[in-house]
Formats: sequence, C-alpha cells, structure tokens
Amino acid sequence: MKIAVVGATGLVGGEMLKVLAERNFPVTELLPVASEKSVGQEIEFQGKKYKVVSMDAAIAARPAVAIFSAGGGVSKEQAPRFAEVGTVVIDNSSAWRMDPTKKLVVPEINAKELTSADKIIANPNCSTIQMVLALHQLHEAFQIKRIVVSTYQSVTGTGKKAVDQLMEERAGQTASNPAYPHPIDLNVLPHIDVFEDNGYTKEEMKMVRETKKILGDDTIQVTATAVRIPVMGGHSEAVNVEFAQEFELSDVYRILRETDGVEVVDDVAQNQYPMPKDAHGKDAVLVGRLRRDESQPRTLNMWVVADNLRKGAATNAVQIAEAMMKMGLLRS
Ligand code: 11C
Repeated sequence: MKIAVVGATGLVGGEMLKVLAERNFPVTELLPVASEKSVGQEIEFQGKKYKVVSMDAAIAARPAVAIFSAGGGVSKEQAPRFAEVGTVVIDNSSAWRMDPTKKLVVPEINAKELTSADKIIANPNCSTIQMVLALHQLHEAFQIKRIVVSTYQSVTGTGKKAVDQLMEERAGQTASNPAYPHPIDLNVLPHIDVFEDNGYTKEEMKMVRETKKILGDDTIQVTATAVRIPVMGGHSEAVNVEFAQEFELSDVYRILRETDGVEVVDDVAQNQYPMPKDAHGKDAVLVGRLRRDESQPRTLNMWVVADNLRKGAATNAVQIAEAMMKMGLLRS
C-alpha cells in the first residue's frame, strides 16, 4: 500500500514511521512529505532509503493513505487535495476535529462508525485520547455525568523546540530559541496552547469538546486545567469522574482490565502506579490510583498516563489506518 507521511521530519512524523514499521503496516511505497527545504533529504524506513518529496508530488502519486502531522494550516489546505484524488487522510492536527462532517476517531471506541464516505478522518488531541480510552467502558457501564481533569503534560507535546529548551535549561544554559514564554526546567506552566476568550486554554477546551464528540454524548460535563511540566515520555492526568449510577470499585477494576488498550497499574502497597517514564515507548494507556472520591457519591478518582507521541498521536493514527484496511476502506 502506498502511504504518505506529511510532516515526516517532525517529532510525531518520526514516531509515525517508527509505529508503521513496528506494526508491519503493509507499506509498498513510502512518500515522506516535509517542507520545501527538506525535499530531497533522505529518510530511512524498514531498511530502505526514501527521498522527501513535495506535497504536489505526493498527491500526484495518489497514495492509499496520507497521515498528516504538519499543523492545522497545512491540513486545512492540503488534506482536501489528497481526498480529491481518493486518498484517505488521517489528520493529527486540530483542523478538522470539530467539523461535524468529519469523524474524530479513537479506534477502540468508534472506528466501527467509519464508512467509504470518510476521506478525512481526525485524530484527537493526545490528552483527550488517553482520557476517553480510560473512560469509555466506564461510561457505558455507569454513565458519566461530569469529569474534572488536571493534566501534567510532557514537553514532547509541543515538539522538538520545547525538548531543546528543556535540555538547554537543564544543562544550565539559557534556551537559544525557547518554545515557552517562561523557563520550563524546575518550573510548571498552567498554559498549553493559546488562551481563549473564556479564560481557558485551547488545550483545555479541546478536552471538553473532543470528549463529548468521541463519546457521542453532549450531556457529559467536562472541565479541564492543562499544565506543562518538565517531563518527557508521556502525559499524566488526574481525572475525577462523577457517574449517574452507583458503582463498585471491584467492577471498575474489572472493566478497566477488560478495556482494550488499557493497562491497570495499581498496587500502592508496592508503590506501583502509572508514571510517564514507564509509559514511554508503550502503546497502552496506564491507569492507577483508583479510589472513591469520599467527598461526593458515585464519583471516582483515577490517574491516567500514556506516551503522548504514541497512543496520543502516532499509534492512534496508524490504528485508524489498520481499522480502515480491515474494513476494506483503503484502496490497495
Ligand atoms: C500538547 N496536546 O501536549 C498538545 C499537543 O491538538 O494535536 C497536540 C496538539 C494537538 O501540547
């Protein structure tokens, strides 16, 4: 299968290539696409060298799938051009997520809704993916009323510039090209993406809006505080969730252990709980610190950690492509 990876030289693009190779996605020809200045540069994939090509060259090659991770502006402009030649676009930006004509997919939850009419499919925000994956089966069992979430997000979510900032600061230098308006090492920034008119950040509002769309339930109330911390390897989330129905903690454990893509790590007697250093490089969403909120009935506290570049981005996108291939929705 011919596959284009748009934004192939970025952090997420690199992870996309790694995941495609690891999962043995049947790639017959890879079309790595990046900015004009990278055209001609070589990329290694499954032991073969591929030259970075221009957007126009990739569209002319009519790949079966194009996985985009090059920012919202590029997606808005270029995804429809791929769709016009019959390519299925899986887009990792926020450009199409809330478009009512586009599906926002976490395969374990809603890949079954995809049809041959879907040519541009949106990959959700990383912090939303890990939260809804941990919650969707609990929602089916007990009906979520309200979620209060605080995030602790890795600098890899911002990209290479932020990783460089953290590393330079950690080496005692002033960052040469900082990604953030403040130092990030030995600091915490309650600020991810831009501020909206309501005082929340765009990252916080993504969690509100995308959760309702993926779980297909506008009645779910969500409030979020998104925070950047000097960590690499994964995003962590403290999730407080109020259900409409009463639950037993033992059923919560059982349901989470049976949820595809979730791994329960919860043995406090042995100091076992999810941490970004353990989630790093893994596809599973790690869930632990499960306990009742004793201040209010039918409410659960949990701690959710995942590698934001993998299940939060690359793995989820490749899983969408795999699901569509299985459903016969990709041309070979
Ligand atoms: C972060 N969640 O950690 C962001 C990165 O909408 O796909 C992903 C942004 C997005 O900064």
